[in-house]
Amino acid sequence: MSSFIILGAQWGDEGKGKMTDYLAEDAQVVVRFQGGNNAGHTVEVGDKQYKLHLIPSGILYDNKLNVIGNGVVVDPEALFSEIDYLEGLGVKVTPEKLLISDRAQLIMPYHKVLDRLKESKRGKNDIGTTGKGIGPCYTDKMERSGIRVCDVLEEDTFKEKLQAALDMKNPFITKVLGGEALDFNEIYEKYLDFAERMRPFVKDISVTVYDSIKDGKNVLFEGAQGTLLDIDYGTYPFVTSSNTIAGGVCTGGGVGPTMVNSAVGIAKAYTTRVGKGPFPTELEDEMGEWLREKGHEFGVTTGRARRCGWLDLVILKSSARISGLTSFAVTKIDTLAGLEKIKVCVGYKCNGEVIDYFPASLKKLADCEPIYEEFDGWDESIKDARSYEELPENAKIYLKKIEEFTGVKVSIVSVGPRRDQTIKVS
Ligand code: 2SA
Ligand code: GDP
Ligand code: MG
Repeated sequence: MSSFIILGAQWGDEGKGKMTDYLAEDAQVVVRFQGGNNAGHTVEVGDKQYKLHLIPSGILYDNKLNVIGNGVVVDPEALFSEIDYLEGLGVKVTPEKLLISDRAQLIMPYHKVLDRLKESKRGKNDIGTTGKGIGPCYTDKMERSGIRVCDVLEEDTFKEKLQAALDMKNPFITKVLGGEALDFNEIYEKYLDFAERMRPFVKDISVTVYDSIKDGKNVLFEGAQGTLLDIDYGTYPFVTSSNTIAGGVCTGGGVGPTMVNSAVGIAKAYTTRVGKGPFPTELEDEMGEWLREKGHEFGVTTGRARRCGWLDLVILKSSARISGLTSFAVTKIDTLAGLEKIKVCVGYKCNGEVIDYFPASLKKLADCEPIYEEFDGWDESIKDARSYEELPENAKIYLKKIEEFTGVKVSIVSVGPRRDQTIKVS
């Protein structure tokens, strides 16, 4: 049996989509276990580019089963517009290729309204969410008032739950947040239509995933966002509302930890973040602008400019520990090409003390100064390298530093967005 996890080792957008697509070649099943359509995963195959949000990246193959796990929050409107988008590009999305957990929570119209109204109410203290209703949907899940996929498939259950939800939400939306009340019938009719379209895809996915692993199939768990956006281990409250770390696979994918064999952390060769919150190695200068332009660092879901900074090894070491990473895939090393000198953060100086772990307190983090080591750069030819041996010597030194600092090997190096621009390190 073989199953493995791919997850973001930083603040998301590390290139998980590309790496999932690449590693899915050896997998028969690809499972999303958390997040929702806040994610934006870009995959380039040949001269075509696909932007995926909710559907696992294995969908681009004809022969893979893709699973939306119970830990995912599903916006049916976004789901069907993504299916239509993919079918428009010639990618078939059938119940033979895609399953949706009957236990997944549904993102309702009031979740999106609440997300946006709460963000504007927070004013300058906003989180910088994607506005997709993620936080309010997970809030209802934990508060036990959420509506699950299996609920919308039963007309009576859905009617009752929707009415109860609106009775609670509408007064809050109108009286506290100054928004407009949502209409029961409008949502009810719309979601019953969604339910009928969704029905053939719905299954108890825990059974499917378990059986697949037991049958000796390779199962790939595809993470969304990244370690520092994790609800427990991220830069709380500037995080998303799910467990993005390896532990999330068990609760959101329906399998026990003893059934997972390995975990690959996707690490960008520099650091980016979209949304608010601390970012120790951020470059708010021309260098940051250079990285943003060269790396095309703009949000796939919202189009927002991503904040950019040097590689932070404290973050990678923390990610390796929290998720028990067995290897790293380092992406976008080609973006750094052309720089004479490249800095890497190898520790934080916090009130006179040097630490190499990520502190919980944002106040403490604000007092931390990154400690940098400087490396010599490499040239543009790196994007044409197809083996480890062909990589420029200075790039190899850079990769060795990541391994040495984190204690985790680099198993893959990505030198461009395409499938063929990927090097397996033996
Ligand atoms: P939310 O909407 O409640 O999950 O937002 C909470 C924080 O999580 C961040 N977040 C993300 N960060 C990076 N990439 C994400 N996906 C998109 C992409 C983002 C985009 O691939 O580019 O297009 O803007 C993602 N999703 C959530 C978010 O910025 C908040 O800081
Ligand atoms: P994800 O959310 O982790 O899947 O990442 P995104 O798709 O949001 O952002 C990563 C971006 O980098 C996408 O536009 C990818 O096509 C691109 N990309 C991935 N790997 C590489 C690489 O090695 N080099 C370059 N230049 N681009 C890459
Ligand atoms: Mg992304």
